[in-house]
Amino acid sequence: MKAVASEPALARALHRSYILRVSSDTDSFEFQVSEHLRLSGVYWGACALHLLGELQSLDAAQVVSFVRSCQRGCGGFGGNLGHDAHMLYTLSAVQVLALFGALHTVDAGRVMRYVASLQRPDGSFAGDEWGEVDTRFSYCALCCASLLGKLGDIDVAAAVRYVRACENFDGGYGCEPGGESHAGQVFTCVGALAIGGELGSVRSEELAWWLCERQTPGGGLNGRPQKARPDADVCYSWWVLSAMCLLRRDGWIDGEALRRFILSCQDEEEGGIADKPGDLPDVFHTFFGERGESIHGTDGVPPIDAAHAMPASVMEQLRAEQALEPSRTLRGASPPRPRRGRPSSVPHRRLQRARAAPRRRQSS
Ligand code: 7TP
Ligand code: ZN
Repeated sequence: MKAVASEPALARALHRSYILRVSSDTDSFEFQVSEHLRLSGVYWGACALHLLGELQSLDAAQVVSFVRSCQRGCGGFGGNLGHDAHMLYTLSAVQVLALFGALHTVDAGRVMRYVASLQRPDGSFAGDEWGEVDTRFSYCALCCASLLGKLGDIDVAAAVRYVRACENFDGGYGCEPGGESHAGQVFTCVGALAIGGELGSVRSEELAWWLCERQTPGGGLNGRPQKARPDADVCYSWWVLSAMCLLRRDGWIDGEALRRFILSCQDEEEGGIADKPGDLPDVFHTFFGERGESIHGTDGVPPIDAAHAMPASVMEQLRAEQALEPSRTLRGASPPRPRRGRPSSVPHRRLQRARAAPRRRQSS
């Protein structure tokens, strides 16, 4: 028998200080190169902290005010102050506000007018006014609308029809009709269908096979059928796992092997998680690594709503307040876990939104 060294575990305290360090050290290389996607960086960092039970380590008022300062006249959000609005950052903004219980600080109708303005007659969505179309933006639109409780503001049936048109013979999905299947696109399409209430139209068996074939001998997951070299990457653990979870097939992945891969990508000295062993950590992979860990429950990472990519506790709160449709959490198919002993780190929230106008029921 092999001698077993001390059991590896998620370095929670190190990751917390890593995230706080990179979000305050504005002179760092990482901060500089991510200037254009700051709003998404804030979402990755804040969500990663939330999963560590440490959201209160951030100054909520400061974050919320920064997010709001990125909103443009059109109602959408740019990636940073003064940047043009884009669907990607509009979703990040809504996600961050939801994390901090601050959705009521924006005019949801105005945000949705921006989102709806990017839907095209075939149901697809452009990323911004320049018109690049991609199923990623369909996901952003549906997720945004769902978090705001305003799915009725877009043409969900047409959106779903377009995403379905991007399904391939292998059961996977691409970024446009005929586009090659890729784990990231599979997540956005399956997530969009889940939010749109059309998971039943997914060819689950074929797709789950394609997804579980993404696991490499090292335990990590890759994004598509083997290219030249083994290319497992921590962030794919999320794309693949959450899609599997939505299809109720997350048990098809070797979770223990995946966990070992993710833990081997941790920086044991400085904190943070890298894309692969030996690489430099970043906020993006730290967040996605934690999300991959969430499936086990062993490292104390709380469950995540697979479709919305948000902590399940935040979604519960939103649903209570907005009567959203239920959707599955990342550990939904696994045996129930004891409830977390620690109270939610989310500050007490009031999401009483002005409901002057009668709310439209979402048609399903
Ligand atoms: C360092 O090179 C990249 C390449 C692509 C940096 C960003 C991008 S991206 O914006 O198109 N994007 C997100 C992404 C972010 C980071 C990163 O963010 C580092 C530090 C920060 C601080 O906020 C790093 C990579 C990255 N990628 C690229 C990538 C991931 N795994 C391997 N690679 C080469 C993903 C990429 C696309 C993306 C995926 C999900 C999502 O929600 C948004 C964008
Ligand atoms: Zn990656």
